[in-house]
Amino acid sequence: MGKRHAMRTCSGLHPKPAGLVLQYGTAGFRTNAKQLDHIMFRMGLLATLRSKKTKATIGVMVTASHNPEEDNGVKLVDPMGEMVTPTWEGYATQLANAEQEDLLAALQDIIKKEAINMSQEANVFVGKDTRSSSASLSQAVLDGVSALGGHSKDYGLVTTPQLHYMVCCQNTQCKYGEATVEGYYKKLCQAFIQLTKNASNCTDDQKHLTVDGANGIGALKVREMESHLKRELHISLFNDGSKGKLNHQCGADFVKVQQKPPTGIKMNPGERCCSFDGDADRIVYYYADSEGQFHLLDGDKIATLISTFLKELLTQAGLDLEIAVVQTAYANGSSTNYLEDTMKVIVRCTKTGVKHLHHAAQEFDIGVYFEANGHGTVLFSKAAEEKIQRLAENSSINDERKRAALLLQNTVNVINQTVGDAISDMLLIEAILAIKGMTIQQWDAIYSDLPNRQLKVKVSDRRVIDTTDAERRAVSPAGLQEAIDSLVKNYREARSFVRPSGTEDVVRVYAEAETQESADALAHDVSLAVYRLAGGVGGEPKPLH
Ligand code: NG1
Ligand code: ZN
Repeated sequence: MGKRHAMRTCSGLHPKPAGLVLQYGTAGFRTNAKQLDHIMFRMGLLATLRSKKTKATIGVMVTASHNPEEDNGVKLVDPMGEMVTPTWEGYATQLANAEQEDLLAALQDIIKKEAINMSQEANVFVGKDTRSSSASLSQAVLDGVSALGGHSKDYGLVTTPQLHYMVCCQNTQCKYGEATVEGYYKKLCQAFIQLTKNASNCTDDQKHLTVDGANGIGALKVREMESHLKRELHISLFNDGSKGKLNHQCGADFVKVQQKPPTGIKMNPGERCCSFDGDADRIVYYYADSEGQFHLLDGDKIATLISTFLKELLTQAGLDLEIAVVQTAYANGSSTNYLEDTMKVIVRCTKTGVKHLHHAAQEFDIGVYFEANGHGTVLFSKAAEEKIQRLAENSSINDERKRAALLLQNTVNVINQTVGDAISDMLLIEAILAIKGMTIQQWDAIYSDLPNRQLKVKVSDRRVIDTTDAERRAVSPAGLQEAIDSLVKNYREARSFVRPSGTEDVVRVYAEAETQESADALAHDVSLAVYRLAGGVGGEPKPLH
């Protein structure tokens, strides 16, 4: 490394508080914003190294997604819009935790291990969410990039998936699209309008959607996009950030975990509503029926709707492409059964975290992946895209095949394949419902969710819990899995598992069973087992009822 850069990286700008140790977790670094200034600077340094190594543009997104407003976080985006590799996550942790006087040595260690040519150019795209801390933290990232002589482009306020999209566009020489926010709206909305052309008898009521923007960046971006939709979708936007607090009593995570509607929105019986999370990479749908009963349509229902739609189109188009759905252990058991037994699609289960789902989905012609919490997208292999393209351009096929091929082509274009994207997923879901002339009730009725409950348990060190089988079984501490197994036996159609969270200092407990009472009771029983066998702290978990 040149002397000038060495001096700038260690100039004491953005110093690390001595002794602070943070881990690059499921979703990058995430904690109270006050602890993150040095992390941001160092992720600017690391992104610059990653760019030199890959000879491509790298993204850095400043956001803490669904966490409270006081938190913040940072994630690196690899050249094709993917999450960075485990080795580089390791470097991120090393660099983040090096004491100030060891920073240069830590950098040099990475440069040496990866044989990075420091005279190679570097380009880094930076984005941020609407948190009050994001402005200065993203500046710290930019400082890190320039300290190593890298070029940066500051996209300012963008959703996480928009930044992933920009990185992918840039590195594919715009084959994926134009690397601008305008280009993103144009590509997605054009595809949406093409798709919904096939639903010409759609009424204004059917074109209406209520959106909860979680008081975050997604709300801003939906506003920005609206004119591109040419009134083909009428959005009533609530929690747009003008008064409420980010993610507070609203947003996709609140709705999914609490299984109730967000505050601050107006819900009419039977009307489609959806919630984004704080950085708009998750979406869940819901409605209230005529009795006022709340119904949630989560990532599993979304994956089912999308995969069913794609499978039907493939049949109509006469295309022989293998389609699979990738889920995690949090997927509702009913969804897995429905997909495997009724839909006859391949289902895979991976560990929690988008990168695991994304990689598994890449193994198929078409891989639909969704976490139950509403994070997900669809991946098309290059060969699958080419087949669809060729068929759509083929003039000698019959009308039914032609229609299906064109629908598939526009479906590919409306999807942000780089990462789960609330805006893109919303457009796809809206298009599917319009094309199929389906109400949200009909969609909901495809299968019935097993009642379930998610709880958190505080323990002194959550790393004592080690899991296997895509996190469905605990291998440590001793006796915990046996305890869970015997508790599960007390309930019908029951299932439960525990795992340490990668984004919060808690152990997560999940339970499902035949009735809500059983799911709640089982979740509580298992929480107690975790508390007793895995070093619980604070008071013992209390029963829910
Ligand atoms: P952790 O905290 O590791 O459970 C949560 C979500 C993940 C993922 C990440 C990143 C659940 C149960 N877990 O991870 O699915 O979305 O946050 O945001 O929803
Ligand atoms: Zn998010």
